[in-house]
Amino acid sequence: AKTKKSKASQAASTAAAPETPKLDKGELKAAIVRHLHCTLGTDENKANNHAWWKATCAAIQELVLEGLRKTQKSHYFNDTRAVHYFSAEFLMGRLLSNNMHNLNLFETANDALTELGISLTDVLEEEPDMALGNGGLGRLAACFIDSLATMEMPAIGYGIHYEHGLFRQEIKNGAQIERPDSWRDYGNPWEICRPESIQEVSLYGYVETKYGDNGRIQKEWHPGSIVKGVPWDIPVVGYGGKTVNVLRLWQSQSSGYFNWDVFNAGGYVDAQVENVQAETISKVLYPNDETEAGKELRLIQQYFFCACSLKDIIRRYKRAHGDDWSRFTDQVVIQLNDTHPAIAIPELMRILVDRAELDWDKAWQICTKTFAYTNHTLLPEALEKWPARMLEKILPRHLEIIYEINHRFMAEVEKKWPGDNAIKSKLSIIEESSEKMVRMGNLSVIGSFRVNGVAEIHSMLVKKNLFPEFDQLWPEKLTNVTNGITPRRWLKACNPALSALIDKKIGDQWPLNLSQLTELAVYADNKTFQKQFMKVKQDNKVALAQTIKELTGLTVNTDAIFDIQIKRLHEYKRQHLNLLHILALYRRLLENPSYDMHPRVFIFGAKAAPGYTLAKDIIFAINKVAEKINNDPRVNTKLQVVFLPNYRVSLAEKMIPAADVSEQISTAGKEASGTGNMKLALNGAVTVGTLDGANIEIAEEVGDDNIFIFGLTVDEVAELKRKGYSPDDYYYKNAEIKAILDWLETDYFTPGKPGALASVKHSLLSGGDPYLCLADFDSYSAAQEQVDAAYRDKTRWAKMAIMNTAMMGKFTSDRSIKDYVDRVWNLTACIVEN
Ligand code: B1N
Ligand code: IMP
Repeated sequence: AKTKKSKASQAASTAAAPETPKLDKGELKAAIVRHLHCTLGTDENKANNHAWWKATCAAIQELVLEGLRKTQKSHYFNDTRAVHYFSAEFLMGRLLSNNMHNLNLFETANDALTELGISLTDVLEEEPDMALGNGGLGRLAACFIDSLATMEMPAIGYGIHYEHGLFRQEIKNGAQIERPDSWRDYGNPWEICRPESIQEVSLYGYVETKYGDNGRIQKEWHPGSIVKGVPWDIPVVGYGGKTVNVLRLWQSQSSGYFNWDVFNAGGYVDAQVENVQAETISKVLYPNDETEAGKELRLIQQYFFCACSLKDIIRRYKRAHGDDWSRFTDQVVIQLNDTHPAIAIPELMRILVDRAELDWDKAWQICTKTFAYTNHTLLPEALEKWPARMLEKILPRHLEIIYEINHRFMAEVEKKWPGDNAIKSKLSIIEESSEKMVRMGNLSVIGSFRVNGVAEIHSMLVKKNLFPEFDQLWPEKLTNVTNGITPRRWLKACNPALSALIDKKIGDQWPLNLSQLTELAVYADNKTFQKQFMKVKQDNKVALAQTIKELTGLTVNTDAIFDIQIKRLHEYKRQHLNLLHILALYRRLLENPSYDMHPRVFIFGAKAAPGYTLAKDIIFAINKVAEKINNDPRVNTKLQVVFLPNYRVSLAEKMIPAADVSEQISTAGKEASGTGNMKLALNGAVTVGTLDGANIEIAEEVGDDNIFIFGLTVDEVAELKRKGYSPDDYYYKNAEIKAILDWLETDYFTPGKPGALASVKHSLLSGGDPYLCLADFDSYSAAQEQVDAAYRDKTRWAKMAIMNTAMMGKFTSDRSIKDYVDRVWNLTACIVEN
């Protein structure tokens, strides 16, 4: 046990404002040059931008590590309770600019590098994105750890140190090509390897049943192989630079005795094979967003990082509390970011029952006070289920434990609903289909003390449709925490001009208290402020136009409406509905050259999962339609279409500040929350959206006058599906829809290759169109006409844009974290002593 400080430095969860920078310009300059010499082994005359970037990172990292040391000391001496955020994905993006902003050193660094004859902007561009995530779920984890550090909460992120993050997307002849992402080929200046905290993880093998002295049955797992988990720490700097938490990512490595029991004296070459197998575990991020492939390696990845992380947590707990488990749940709470880390539940049970020899009930009590689970989707294809036989092979003891959890739970269900087998088979962790499956969602609900959805409507649907009986059984367990985004990255750092304008109007405390943005609302009608606000937007559009030129060669009209849809490509997100509308505009312009519309540039960014054929076909269709339209002089002064390749966090940071219109057009009930919607609105884009996910809450905040809502509601979607939806009805009744879809089947967009875009058409007809594009088309098209009219009224549009920025306070991830702290984690801030 350690000494506890009597002076409890636990304070309210108000974050500290950034203070004066720890270094002045001269000192920072000297530090950068010192690292250029002593870390990079080069000098000012020889160094390229990459070397300057590394030297700048190293200079900043000195301060970061000082903060890290102080934070860890404070947390240790105060013996703080901490949240452990388990996530298979952390989509961090770039760190240099963010760390400099959070340390209040951005201006200083800019001046220092300028004096050295170096452009900070160019240096920042050298940093590869840390793309260890697919999309919203992974970026949410990154925003949350930023907020946790900013709010001085003891927290640690646990995940996987993928060697290759999400693939790099190239577009060749209109089609997506996947290339490996190698984010650390030339080293990563932020991460620190911690060999002293290596853990070992068991896999495969068999379970032996033994009888102890007291007649008690004991289980012993004899693993077939053991792998090492090597932790890499990435410091997470809070705004103000006081608390620096860590993100700990596990890399797999051969333990030297991998597969020793089947190892057949094969010598050196065979031993290399074992190394390769062990190292494969953390080799690559699965690129599937919202789908479950059921792949063995994925389950191993999940277990690997959960087992390493639990050992790490228990090691830290034991250092302070020895073998006394009674305080474990006072010190440790684990948040499961979706079911991907749900295997941690039986793993903790295994440790408590088999290793610590606690009795089952005591162990289960600890377990169900430790875990909380966030559900991120209702899509059936994303709900994880593992074949029982796969679990039995890889984790035989865990499968036994899951059966035991289920057995005891079924007894509870029997008490509540005696004799009701239908409910039992619905709530069972085991799905008794032709192949027995383990339902990770059910396991997560049963093993957690709290379960949350990520936006009001989504949480309501989780209660009503996904887990209604669990809600009856445990009425307090299911709750909502609406998602959020960090305003430090998604406004202050990515949109410096708008940030400066806001600072001038309302002061510079808004990054810590985003509700202060409402003070901008009083200027929404002010002509001067409107001019200033729209000037910033215009400049950002010019900057994005430059990026578009560099990436695609296309010159876009910066007086046009910049209409942006950026997110993973998925049918439910309906990029193809956007495409249908673009085709409608194109057709209207061809039929009526004086068709009255304000010029518009439709801009897309999206990656498709490599195995998702239709999603890739939609990308191809967008590119082919874009090519045709952009080269058609009859329309290209009014209509342009851009597909920006390799959408990622750093590209989002350039696109979002330049958006006039934000496309958030998922089928109602399908987008759990969305967070891109929040980022765009915060930067003054006006949303065209359905009543889905967080769009609903955005509409509540900005008011009906400042958003364009269209389409079927959740109830209407359900009603239409119940009655039987027939897309062909729309096709035959609506001449415009018919003409557009038929157009896709010709060779108009793919000369000499008729039918090249036909799959998009056919996916929308005859029993297809699962996401109701055709049903929502007219309503969408009408909303777009309203957008057009509103934009032409410059005053009206400026007011709408300002109101969007002004009313986004709710969507700071600081508020989400506060909700988790109050409703789930029960944490106290720990003020870090300087
Ligand atoms: O999580 C985001 C939400 O804002 C989005 O609406 C939601 O679609 C997204 C399996 C997922 N849900 N499920 C996933 C990702 C990877 C994977 O392998 C599922 N992503 C979401 C944040 O709450
Ligand atoms: P949403 O689906 O529009 O809510 O997007 C969520 C957020 O995830 C975006 O704002 C981006 O920050 C990030 N994101 C979405 N798709 C991708 C991707 O393909 N690569 C990298 N980041 C992505």
